[in-house]
Amino acid sequence: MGNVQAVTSPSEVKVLVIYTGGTIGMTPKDGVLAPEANAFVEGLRKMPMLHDEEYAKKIGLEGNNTLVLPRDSTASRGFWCSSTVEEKTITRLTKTNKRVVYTVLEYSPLLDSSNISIEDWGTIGKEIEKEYENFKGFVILHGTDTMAYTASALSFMCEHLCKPIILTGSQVPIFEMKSDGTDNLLGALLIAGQFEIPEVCLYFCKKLFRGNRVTKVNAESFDAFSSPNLDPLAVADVEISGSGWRADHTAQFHVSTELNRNVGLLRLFPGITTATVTAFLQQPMEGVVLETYGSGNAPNNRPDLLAALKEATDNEVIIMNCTQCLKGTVSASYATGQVLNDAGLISGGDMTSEAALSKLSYVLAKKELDVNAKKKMMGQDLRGEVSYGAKTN
Ligand code: ASN
Repeated sequence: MGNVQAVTSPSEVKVLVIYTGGTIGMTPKDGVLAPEANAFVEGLRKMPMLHDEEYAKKIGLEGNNTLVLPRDSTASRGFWCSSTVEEKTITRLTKTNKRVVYTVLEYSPLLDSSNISIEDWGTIGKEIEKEYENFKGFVILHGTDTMAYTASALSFMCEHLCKPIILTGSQVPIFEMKSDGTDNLLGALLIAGQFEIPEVCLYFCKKLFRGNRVTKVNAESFDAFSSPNLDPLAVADVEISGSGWRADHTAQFHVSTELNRNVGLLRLFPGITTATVTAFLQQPMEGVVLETYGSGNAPNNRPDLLAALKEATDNEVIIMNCTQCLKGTVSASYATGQVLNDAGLISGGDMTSEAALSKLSYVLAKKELDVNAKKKMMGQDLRGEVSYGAKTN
């Protein structure tokens, strides 16, 4: 990624945009969409909604990777945010007429998000940590395909976060006429620059979601993401209104890039063989999200399969029980759910699989903890990713 130039003025707020790739900046080539290096900032510069050329000239921003939004007249009204989702802070969002000045750091190579890996989460996290004091907020431009995984992972990796980190992207390239990219980028920049939201969030199609609660549900619609078990934190209409921010001002911000790769996702289906399950649970596997039926159920007429699960948990593999259903929670209401408790699985509550998987990766990497402490942590609410337990950081 490139260098960040400092811009300081009391009438401006600075946002860092980390552009990793995704459809938002793609161009068609040989009949398919692919990212194009060094074209994004120059394209944005020509879009009056996203760059005020005249103001940029006035403050000497020409010819670099820092752009400036036009003045936001709605911002002068200010907004109230009340905490209805959780008992956290009630935040009066400051009235601000400040310009959002944003610096774009372009990833090299740019990635379709299908190519994102655990190393990329570390690179993004470290960049935010390095620039944390220099910017009011952060926007991560990311492909939609794996955005929910990255949002979830960053939510755990960012410890004691007090600033907004907003992931967004688009379903149609921003330089095409009918794109959702302009709205999504503009909304994310305004939220990151003008709002006090100390969370990793995902902003898409006018909705601001908690990042570790989302899942991609539509490959074709602009309304691509859903947060099935938690209402959006905010909705951007004429004004932006919302609730439920979480903050931890008690300790120094830190990005933990230690992540365990020996994790996996396994979806139950009628007739799954014990051989498949056993093979999946072999070493080096250390943590598994088992996607079960309904409220966390599995066949209780399959002693062979249950024994395979039990053997793995006895061997210190942590297995999280998460439902295959889009909405709802795991609860041991059926005998078919109780058998999984008996086999040593931990309830994933209403966590998405994306959140449970990245949480496993984060928790399993904590070398200072023994397996029981790791299991305990998996059962706690760390970043608002689940609707039970006490929040810890
Ligand atoms: N394949 C693209 C990506 O995830 C999809 C998108 O961004 N809309 O990078």
